[in-house]
Amino acid sequence: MNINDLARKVDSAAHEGRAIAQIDPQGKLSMDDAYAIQSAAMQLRLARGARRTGVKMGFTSRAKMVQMGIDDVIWGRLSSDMLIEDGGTLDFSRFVHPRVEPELAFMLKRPIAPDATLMEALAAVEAIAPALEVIDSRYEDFKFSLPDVVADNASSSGYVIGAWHDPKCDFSNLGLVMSMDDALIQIGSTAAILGHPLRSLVAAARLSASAGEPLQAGWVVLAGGATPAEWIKRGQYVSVEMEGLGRTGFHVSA
Ligand code: 0L1
Ligand code: MG
Repeated sequence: MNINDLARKVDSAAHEGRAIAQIDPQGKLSMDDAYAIQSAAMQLRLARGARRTGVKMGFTSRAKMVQMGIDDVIWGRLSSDMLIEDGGTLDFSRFVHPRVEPELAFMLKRPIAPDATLMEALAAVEAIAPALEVIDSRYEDFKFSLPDVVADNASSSGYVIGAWHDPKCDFSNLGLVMSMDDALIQIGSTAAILGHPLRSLVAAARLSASAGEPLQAGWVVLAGGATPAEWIKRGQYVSVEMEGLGRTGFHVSA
């Protein structure tokens, strides 16, 4: 199968909330091919009327990198059809086996150069907010190679963002708790995101520009999971509370 056929395959699985077998069971796909599939699959979403909204970063914690045997982060493309309204409802039937993780979101007020320093990246940030990312690998049993998961848009499938705040606070080590209904399910810190979430933003600028899509004003960047992801169940209310930034969350349909 060529790049466009494989893009149609991962896109229809995501669109229909249906599991598929790995597209690269023998490990023959290059990372360049995997990102080309991801890009072509995003074009199919855009052709259905979605709008590009930004970038998500993945494998931003050391533990996840070591687990996958990789030494760089991966990234995916965000679009408007993935956005869940703050306090809104996620339609469980649209997903395969969704999980959720707490993240920090950046809103950009100007583009960021691929070789930006941490301070230059910070100067491009309009606002920061607490966020949750819903990740839903389209592969059966969550079994995938690194190129598989990259082709599948780094498992991006949904995100919710809370109130935006001035980025002029120290957000390098903000405590956070993720809850499901009244049960506190994960405790963490933004420091788990590459030691400082700004490092993830700098990496997003580098990787996105290398694909010919420099980070733009108005885009959101999800900096990566600050704790392990947790399975989502029907009927739950999932929320995150972040020190100084408040809370956001969503209901899961019954
Ligand atoms: O960290 C991430 O958001 C990437 C997730 C991709 C792998 C998975 O589905 O667990
Ligand atoms: Mg994530």
